[in-house]
Amino acid sequence: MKHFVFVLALVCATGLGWSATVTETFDIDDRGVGGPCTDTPASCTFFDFTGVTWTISGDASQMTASSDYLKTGGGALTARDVGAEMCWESPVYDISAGAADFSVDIDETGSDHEASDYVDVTYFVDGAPTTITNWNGLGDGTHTLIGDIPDDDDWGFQTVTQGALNGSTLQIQICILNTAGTEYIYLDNVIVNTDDAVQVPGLSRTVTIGLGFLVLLSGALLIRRLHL
Ligand SMILES: [Ca+2]
Ligand SMILES: [Ca+2]
Ligand SMILES: [Ca+2]
Ligand SMILES: [Ca+2]
Repeated sequence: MKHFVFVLALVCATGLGWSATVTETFDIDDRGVGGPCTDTPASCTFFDFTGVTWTISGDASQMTASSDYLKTGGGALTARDVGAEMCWESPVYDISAGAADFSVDIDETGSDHEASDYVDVTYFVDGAPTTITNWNGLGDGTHTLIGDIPDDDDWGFQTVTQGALNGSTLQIQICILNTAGTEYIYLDNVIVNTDDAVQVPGLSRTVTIGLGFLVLLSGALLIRRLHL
């Protein structure tokens, strides 16, 4: 009987899901980089990653004005006239618990972006990169999204998603090129489910582990109370 109760408690705890959803909503304003820069992101006049878990890489040499930036504001990460490819880099997520998936919102404003402007979403599973190409028919053979597709107004608002990611680690990189002060590209709501096999919507890893512990504790107390 004792073993039965213990196994039942363990099954309940597992059924709650040792799952995790990690969401980046870019709610802290003024994090990232802004010009003038000379080469690397670290060379930028504005450089601040206080309190965030992500970083920025790329060629900052074309961010020559103080109005050129890749930084947060108004609840999104905004790229304005970065001039050369600049990339947002997520933290490295542990996805060893099961198949993972992620999504990200990629918005742009105005009709300005040309076919030479782009966004590339690349994911690294165990360090191996895969770039999502031609998302929803709005990119091309090498880029996730490019300007002037489906028309001069460009891609507008897109949620780019990828599932069935199996491995030990996942990192997401989103690279952006735009080339004018009238061109704005926005990233928001990077949502990573590190274990979609047992995902319980709305419950964080902390909550599910806490509930699992309570179930185990209750089982142990029941064993003690019934003198099994
Ligand atoms: Ca946001
Ligand atoms: Ca547009
Ligand atoms: Ca356009
Ligand atoms: Ca452009």
